[in-house]
Amino acid sequence: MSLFPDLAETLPDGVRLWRRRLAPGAQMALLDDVARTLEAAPPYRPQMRTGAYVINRMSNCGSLGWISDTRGYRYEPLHPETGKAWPPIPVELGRIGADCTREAGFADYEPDACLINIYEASGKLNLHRDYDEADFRWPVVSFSLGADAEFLLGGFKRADPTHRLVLHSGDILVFGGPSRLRYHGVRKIFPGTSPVDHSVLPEGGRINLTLRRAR
Ligand code: MD3
Ligand code: FE
Repeated sequence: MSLFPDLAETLPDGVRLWRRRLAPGAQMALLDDVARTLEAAPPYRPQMRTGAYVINRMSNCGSLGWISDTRGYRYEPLHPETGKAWPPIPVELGRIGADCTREAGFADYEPDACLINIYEASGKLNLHRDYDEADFRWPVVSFSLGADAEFLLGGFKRADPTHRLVLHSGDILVFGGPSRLRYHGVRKIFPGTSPVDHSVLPEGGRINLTLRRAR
């Protein structure tokens, strides 16, 4: 039996999904914003505590950015390689995030961080929890751009069963409330399925933006 029977219709409490909330034109406009952001804060491949490198390249915008190095995970105000402040969260991204969180029942959402995950066609993200933020009462908002991704949504222990969900370009997810600390990950990218073609997207790949309240 599945942990979440009929998840396509019934997402667990605290999860809201808007399929293709962003039309292709709006996806392109956000990708233009991402391209400008990555010029100011170039993508890099963080190390983990073990010394191994994270599979996806990453960057951030907002007053704080999520980073990882051999000392561990944390939020920092400066890019670890350029030493410069992260660029601001693009206005339209913040506006859409505020709309979606309001619709999901969270008033006055003011994200101070946005992680940019850049997936090559072979990219993935191992099962994890977003655990480095100060107050888990604030939700995380995810924007999918580019190729489709097989997303796994789990429970509260790593070994709990997971449910599979395919995320498409333009989909927006809000994770909050009782689902804020669920395990989740990206099992695979479906290369070449992007409905939009933008120079900032890796060949066959995907970009995910996650708005967060870090402090
Ligand atoms: C469920 N990114 O950046 S976004 C991440 O598609 C991350 O790149 C994935 O997980 C991606 O940390 C998934 C969807 C997401 C984000 C945060 C969550 C799902 C979540 C927090 C709690 C539960
Ligand atoms: Fe995550």
